[in-house]
Amino acid sequence: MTTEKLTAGHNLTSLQTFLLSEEAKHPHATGAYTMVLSALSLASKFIAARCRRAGLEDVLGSMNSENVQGENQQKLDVIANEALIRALGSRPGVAVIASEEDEEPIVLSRDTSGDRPYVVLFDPLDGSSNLDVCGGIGTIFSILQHDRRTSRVEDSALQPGVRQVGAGYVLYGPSTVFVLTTGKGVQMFVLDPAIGSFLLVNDDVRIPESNKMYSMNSANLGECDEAYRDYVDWANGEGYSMRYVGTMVADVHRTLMKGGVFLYPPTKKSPKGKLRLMYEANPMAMLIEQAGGKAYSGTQRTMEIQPDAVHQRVPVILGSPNEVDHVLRFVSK
Ligand code: FDP
Repeated sequence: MTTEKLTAGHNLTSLQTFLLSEEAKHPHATGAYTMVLSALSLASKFIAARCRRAGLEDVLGSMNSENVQGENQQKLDVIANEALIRALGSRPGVAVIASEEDEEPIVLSRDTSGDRPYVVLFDPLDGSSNLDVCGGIGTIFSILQHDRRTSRVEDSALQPGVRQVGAGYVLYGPSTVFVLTTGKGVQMFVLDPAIGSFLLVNDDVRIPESNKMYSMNSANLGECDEAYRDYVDWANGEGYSMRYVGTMVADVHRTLMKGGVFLYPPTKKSPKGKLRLMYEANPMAMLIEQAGGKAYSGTQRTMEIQPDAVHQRVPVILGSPNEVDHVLRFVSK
């Protein structure tokens, strides 16, 4: 093999190796950040294994209960949430975890005297309404650090997206894909189930600058602001195509890989938007921006929104820079 071929995809690099080599670049690192990411990797392998066996084990269907958002909880929502809490709960560097499934953040430690501990926010199983039909589903996570200006450690969960020190998602599709940013570009890993390792397949994911493709639940168009209807009319006239899975992780992953724009505007039913700022819009915004794209909530850059609640909802417009600009032309009128 020539040296030119020794690039990502040719070298055998696991997520663990990648994290350790990043840690080695920071001589003062304590290893706590690596531990957080390895907990997320472990939990997502556990969730992937349970998803893979769905239909064989009794994990499909509803719990006949609602989560804090009033949404019907699926059995796998609960399994995935527990897996993440158990994996992150055993890591000493984590002070707070906040989940879509739990009303309040869980405080694991109030000791913030040493290194600034981490706050991890997550949607354990995004798109769970696609579960029963064997559609793509995912986990989304956002990592912050304790904000020394707050008096209660749990208030550190309410920081704007620009303060994220890491973000990512795991897509449980035909393969299990782990897409990560630690603020230095975007890396993509694929789970090799034979060896139980996420292997690096792309160490610098870049979103295409344009692609004539939009992704939204167009059944909501009659319920949206006129600007979105005008955009869709314009895009259809320009020969755009539409793709929509109805799982944010799957729709954002396609947008990241192929380009285009993903939209979830405010509707009459969800006047502030449906998607959650802290564990859906912000982590996706960080990934998309790190890959060269743009992410807005209406006319405001998503990551600059000052949050006021862990489960706050926002509109979402994200994707290829030129495609987001087209939408903003209509939205900012
Ligand atoms: P789901 O309700 O299935 O969990 O997070 C909510 C979410 O899925 C996103 O994954 C998805 O993008 C969106 O809702 C789909 O909403 P609609 O069914 O209203 O299109």
